Amino acid sequence: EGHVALVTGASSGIGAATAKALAAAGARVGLAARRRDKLAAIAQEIRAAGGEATAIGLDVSAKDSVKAGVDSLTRTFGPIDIVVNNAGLMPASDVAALKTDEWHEMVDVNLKGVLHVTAAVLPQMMARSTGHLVNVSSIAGRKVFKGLAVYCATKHAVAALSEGLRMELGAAHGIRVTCIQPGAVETELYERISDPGYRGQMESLKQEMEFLKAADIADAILFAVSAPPNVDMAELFVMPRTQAW
Ligand code: NJP
Repeated sequence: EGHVALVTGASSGIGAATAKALAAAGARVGLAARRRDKLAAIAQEIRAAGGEATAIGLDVSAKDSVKAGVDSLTRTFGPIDIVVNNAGLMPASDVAALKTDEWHEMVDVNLKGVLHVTAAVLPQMMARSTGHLVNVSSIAGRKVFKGLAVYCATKHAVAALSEGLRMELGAAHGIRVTCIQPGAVETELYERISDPGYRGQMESLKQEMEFLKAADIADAILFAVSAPPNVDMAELFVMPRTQAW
């Protein structure tokens, strides 16, 4: 209630659902991503429902863009209380295919994006001795899957980073850190897979099991940020009941 939240990757999927859930719970939400038209439409939907939201076009892989977005949200709504580091991509392929541009893009967005956003918000959180960083890792941050070696590497890194941040920021600075690790969620994430083999595998998985909805992960994030101030939900592993891998 009354908190200011920044959600990256808010133009679709888990980020959009989280922005809506936080706004419905009374937060003033900055929706960040590259596709400004989508952000504007979702922000408008939130406002029409009585919530407060603003769209922030930014690229998490670009330090200056992130800094400008954080400054803009702070000017609009005030100091940021909650950050959901959710932007990510997963263009699956075998390492042997040497799609090195995609490897670097995953590192730049999934890992460096979290670092850029964290660096941009930490000074104001530390100055106020409060804040909550929610980092969206993955089941791929605990296990390794074929075709997802680089994606898994970035998500393991986000899990490790989250735990390190939690230890350094909790007691010393009053800042909580939550790592969210979802299983399969029905979103646009799978549309980036260009490799026909892996795309086919994902399509057949959808026939075999019921994926989570983005709103299920938004609920978990809301649960973590709504915990009493002395409680840090350090890690939430949220799986579809039917996911047996
Ligand atoms: O996917 P999708 P999800 N700068 O594709 C944004 C993790 N996860 O909701 O920039 C800023 O609908 C992109 O926005 P745009 C996953 O790894 C998922 O599933 O406008 N934003 C869009 O809003 C990821 O970390 C599953 O194109 C950038 C968003 O990222 C998170 O959940 C399972 C950007 C992606 O939304 C959300 O993904 C799991 C950039 N450079 C973990 N590049 C799952 N779906 O099954 C991309 O374990 N975005």
